[in-house]
Amino acid sequence: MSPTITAFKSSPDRGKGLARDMRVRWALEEVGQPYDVRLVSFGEMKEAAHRALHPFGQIPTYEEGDLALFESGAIVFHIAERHAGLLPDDANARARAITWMFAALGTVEPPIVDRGMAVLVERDKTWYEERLPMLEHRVRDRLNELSSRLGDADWLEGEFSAGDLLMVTVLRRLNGSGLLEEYPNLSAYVARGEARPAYKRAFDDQLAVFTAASSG
Ligand code: GTB
Repeated sequence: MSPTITAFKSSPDRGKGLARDMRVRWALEEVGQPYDVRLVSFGEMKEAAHRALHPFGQIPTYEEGDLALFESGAIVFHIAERHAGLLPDDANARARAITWMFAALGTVEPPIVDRGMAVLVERDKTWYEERLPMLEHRVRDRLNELSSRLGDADWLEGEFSAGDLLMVTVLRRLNGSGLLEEYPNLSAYVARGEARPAYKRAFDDQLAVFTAASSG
């Protein structure tokens, strides 16, 4: 049975693949697992039927038989555990790859989201100009450290893993900020992720949702 995920009926990113269903789609494409998508509006996300799947009324969710999951990281981990291709077989290498999954979502994503939210909703606030440099400094701290660790390697820990998948989706949220471009090896790392055939299929599928909605 194919799993069903949820995604925005009308994504605010206009199909740029920045919403968090993109990482789930990409993981499913990497392992060759077909899936269905149920599109939900912002209103539907807050209704009881969706909240039964997602206590916080958000996307993405994942349903597979009796199992219902929320949180993109947990969903990607579930996919990676049940299929070959996203986590190494060796126990220690696997633990390291999982560590990078947590690092992407727990250490690198928060300052990137904080900056993104400020740019989105605080532009007209009196404190915006003063606060933005501090938020960007926090992002640069993480990017500096990540860039040093990656060096000239293709991926964070040997072969491409779910850790890279999540990290690339997190770094993509800096698109348009100019910050990622300060780190050529991180820009190249993101480009390597985006060049993967599975990424392209996932991206095209989520873009098709936006294209269909805007032409209909
Ligand atoms: N921690 C959860 C996870 O990883 O799954 C966070 C889930 C989450 O933030 N979901 C967002 C959502 O449902 C969509 S992805 N928001 C609706 C709501 O809370 O009411 C966040 C997102 C939204 C839009 C863009 N964008 O337009 O660029 C990027 C990211």
